[in-house]
Amino acid sequence: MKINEIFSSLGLDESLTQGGDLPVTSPIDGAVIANVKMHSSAEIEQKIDSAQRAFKQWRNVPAPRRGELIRLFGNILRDKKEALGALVSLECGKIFQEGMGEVQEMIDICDLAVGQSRQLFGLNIASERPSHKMREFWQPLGPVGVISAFNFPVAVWSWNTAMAVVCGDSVLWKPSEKTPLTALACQNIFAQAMEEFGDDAPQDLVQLIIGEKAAGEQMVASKKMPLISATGSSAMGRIVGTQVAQRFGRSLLELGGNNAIIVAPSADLSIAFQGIFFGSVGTCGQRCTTTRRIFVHDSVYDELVPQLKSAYSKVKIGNPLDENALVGPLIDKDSFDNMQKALELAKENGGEIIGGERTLQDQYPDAYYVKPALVEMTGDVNNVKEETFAPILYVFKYSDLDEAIERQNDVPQGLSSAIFTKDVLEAEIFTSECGSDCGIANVNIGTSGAEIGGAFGGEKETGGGRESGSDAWKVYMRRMTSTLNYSKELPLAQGIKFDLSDL
Ligand code: UN1
Repeated sequence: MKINEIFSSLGLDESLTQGGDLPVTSPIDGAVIANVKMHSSAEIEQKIDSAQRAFKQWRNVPAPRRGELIRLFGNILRDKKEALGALVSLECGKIFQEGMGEVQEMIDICDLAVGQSRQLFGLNIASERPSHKMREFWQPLGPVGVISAFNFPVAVWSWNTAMAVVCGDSVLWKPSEKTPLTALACQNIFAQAMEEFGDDAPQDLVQLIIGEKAAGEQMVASKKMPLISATGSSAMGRIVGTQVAQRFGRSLLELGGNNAIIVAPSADLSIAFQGIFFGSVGTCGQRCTTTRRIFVHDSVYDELVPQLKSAYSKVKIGNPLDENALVGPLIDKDSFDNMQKALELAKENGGEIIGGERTLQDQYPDAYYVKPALVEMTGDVNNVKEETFAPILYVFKYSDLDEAIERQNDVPQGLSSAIFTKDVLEAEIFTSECGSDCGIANVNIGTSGAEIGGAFGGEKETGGGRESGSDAWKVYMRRMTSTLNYSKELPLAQGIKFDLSDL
C-alpha cells in the first residue's frame, strides 16, 4: 500500500495531515510524512471539561449497550486492519506483520470488552446484622486519561479505551508525539463507530490531545481526571505517579522492563531459540516485553549461544513494509545513541559483542537501522540493571537454578520473564512464591507477545499497574459497598448499644 492509499483509507485528509506545527517523521527513511496540529493549553482544558460532560451522560447508558459501541468499533477495525497495520509500520517502524498483530490485539480486546459489558458484577456479602444485605457495586469512575508510547501506538490505547468505555467512562488520549497519525486514524475509526451506534453516545466520549510533554502534564495535573493510565519509561512514570498521587487520583502505570529468559538443561533448544530470537530482535528491541537478558545453563550454553550468534549475523534488516525484513529501524537518533552508549559500557565491563553497528545508512541516511547486538557477559559482571530501548541481548551463564532466578530478579524492573524447561519441578519453582518476581512469568514461551486475556503489567519500577484482561476492568470503576436494612430495627454493627430511650 502506498502512503496516500493508507492515508485515504483511514480518513487522514489534508486538513489533518498538512499545515500543522508538529512534524511527523517516518523512522523508515527519516522523511517528514505529515505536519499535524497541536492543541493549545486552552483547547486541552476544554477537552477535559467535555470529557466530564460526556462521562455524566454515558454513565446512564446500560453497560451491555455500551458494549455495542465497542462491538462496532471492533468490526471497523477488522475492515481497516491492513491499512492501520501499514500506518503503524510507517509511523513507528515495526514490521508489517507486527503492525497487523497490533491491530489484531485491538480487535481481541474489543471482543473481550463486549463480553465484559455484561459481566461487570459485584458481590453479595453476608451481613452480621439480621435482615440486612451487604452488597458491592461497581460504578463508572469518570474521565480516563491515557498516555501511550510510540512502540505500541494503538494497541495499548485500545486496551484502555475498550474497557473504560464499557465501564461507563469517557477517555482522553495523549499519544506519543512521535506517533500522532495512528492516533488520528484511530479517532476517525472510533468516530465511524459512534455514527453507526446512534445518538445515545455523547459526542466527546473519546477524545484526542495532540501535543508534547506539557500537554500530558496538563492532563496529569487535572483533578477532573480520576484515573491516569500511562505507558512509558520508569522515569516518566515516577513523575506521573507522584503527581497523580498528590491529588489523590488513581494511576495505572506500565513502565520499563528488563525481561529475562532462563534456559535450563532440559529445555527444548529449538523452541528456546525461537522464543529468544523473537523476543530480543522483534520490534527492533522496542517492546516493553523485549527479552533483554538470558541466563543459559552451562550444559547447553555451547549449543544454544553459537546458534543465536549465527542467526544474529544473518537476520534480515530492512524496510518494515518489505515482507522479507524481520527487523525494522529504531525510532530515532536518540535511540541509536542510547544503544551505542549501552554497548560501550558493556564493552568496558568485559562484554563480548557481536552486531550493534548502524547499517543501511547509504540507502537511508536519515534513518537508524542497526544490527541487533548480542553481548556475552564474562568475568564478574553477572547482571545488567538498566533498560535500553534497543535490540541488545545480554547473555549470561548459570549453573544453579536458584541463583539464576535470583539474578533474574535482581533488577529494578519486574515486567516479564520466562523459563524454558521440561522439568516440571523447575517450571513450578519458577512460577512459585520464590520464583520470578515479575507480573508475567512464562514457561516454554518467550517474554514478549502476551495475549490480551491475561492481566498485563509488572512489579517494582514497572509500576504495578495491570491492564487488558482478567479483572483489570475494575481499575476503570469505582467500588461501592452498600448495606441495606429490610427490618424495623436499627441494630449497630459490632453489637454496639447506643441507648436513645431517655431522649
Ligand atoms: C508494550 O510494549 O508496551 O506482550 C506492550 C506484548 C504485547 C504488548 C506490549 N502484547 O509484547
